[in-house]
Amino acid sequence: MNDDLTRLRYEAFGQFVHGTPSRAAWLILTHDNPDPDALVSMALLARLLRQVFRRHATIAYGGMIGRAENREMVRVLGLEMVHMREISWRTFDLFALVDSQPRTGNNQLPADLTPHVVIDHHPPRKASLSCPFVDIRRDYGATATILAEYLQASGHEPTRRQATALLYAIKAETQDFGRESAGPDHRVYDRLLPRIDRRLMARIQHARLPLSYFRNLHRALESLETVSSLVVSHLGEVDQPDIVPEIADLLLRLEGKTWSLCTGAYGDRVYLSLRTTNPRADAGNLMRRLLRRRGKGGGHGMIAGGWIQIPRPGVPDAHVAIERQLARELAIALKKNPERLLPLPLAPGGERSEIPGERAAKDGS
Ligand SMILES: [Mn+2]
Repeated sequence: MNDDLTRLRYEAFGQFVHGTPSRAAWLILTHDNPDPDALVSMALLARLLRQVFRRHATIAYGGMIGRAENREMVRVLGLEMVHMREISWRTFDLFALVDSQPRTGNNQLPADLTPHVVIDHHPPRKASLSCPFVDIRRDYGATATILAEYLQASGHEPTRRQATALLYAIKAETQDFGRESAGPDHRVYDRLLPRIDRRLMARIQHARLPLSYFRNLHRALESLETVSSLVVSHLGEVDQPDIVPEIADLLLRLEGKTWSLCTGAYGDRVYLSLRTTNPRADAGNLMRRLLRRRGKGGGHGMIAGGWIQIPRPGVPDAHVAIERQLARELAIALKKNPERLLPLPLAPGGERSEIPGERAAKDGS
């Protein structure tokens, strides 16, 4: 545990909660289309508020839980959540936001509502500074790691199921520690690894996938485009926005590519996800420059996401021009010629092997 810092912050958190009316109703919420980190962060904060502080807490989310792995995680956690469209803000007195911040455009919190608690690991936003209790740690790979440390500081341990979901969340958020993890993430992982339920972990990791997943994947692979180290795919209309970041992750594994962009249309928005293998890059900043005032987004160094409002939703293919334009603008921002952003066919013979020596060995045989 990041001993001193967490003890101080947890103490401050406890003081804040104790200073609120014991009968007040808490609402815990996170970013739209919650990912594993967001789900576990909410579960652990709810447990703290309910069990340690004896408060009444409701967990809510916006958007949808699309990925099969995330749906399985909700089942494993036994997470009882309500959708934002089913609740009224007036029935709650206190608001806690985890893995997100006010006015980022990625959560359902009204712009004029200041949350009382913000716990996150994204770059701090101005609107967060006026919140009564804030714990933002940019150097943490997962928000859930902060909450796990809080739980430990309170003298409690995650249940077997919570530990399993927590370790899955850390793995998913950091791509198995391949990107943006820190000492605390590793320590929580190592400490709890002996306590997880390995069968449950496998059930989350290898969740059954709907046919629509393969349909999206097929479309992604059919629409690949590339210019030098950038690879792009436009999914067009998707049945759940979570598939966009998932495909962006997959594309980044393509040999010779250091940047990937995936776009997809859902409802009246075009969603986009940006990834890079360069640990010195600032993908979040690049994302905000790309969106300008057309939409909202952000991220960390190697991973970013956002959305753009489709100006004339309902018009067929209104999203196509936006998706293409975004890819061109990204190419320019990365100092690549947008005219050379061309389809990447998957038919054999279209690409040269990147494995050194392989070609020579073949020629010699
Ligand atoms: Mn997170």
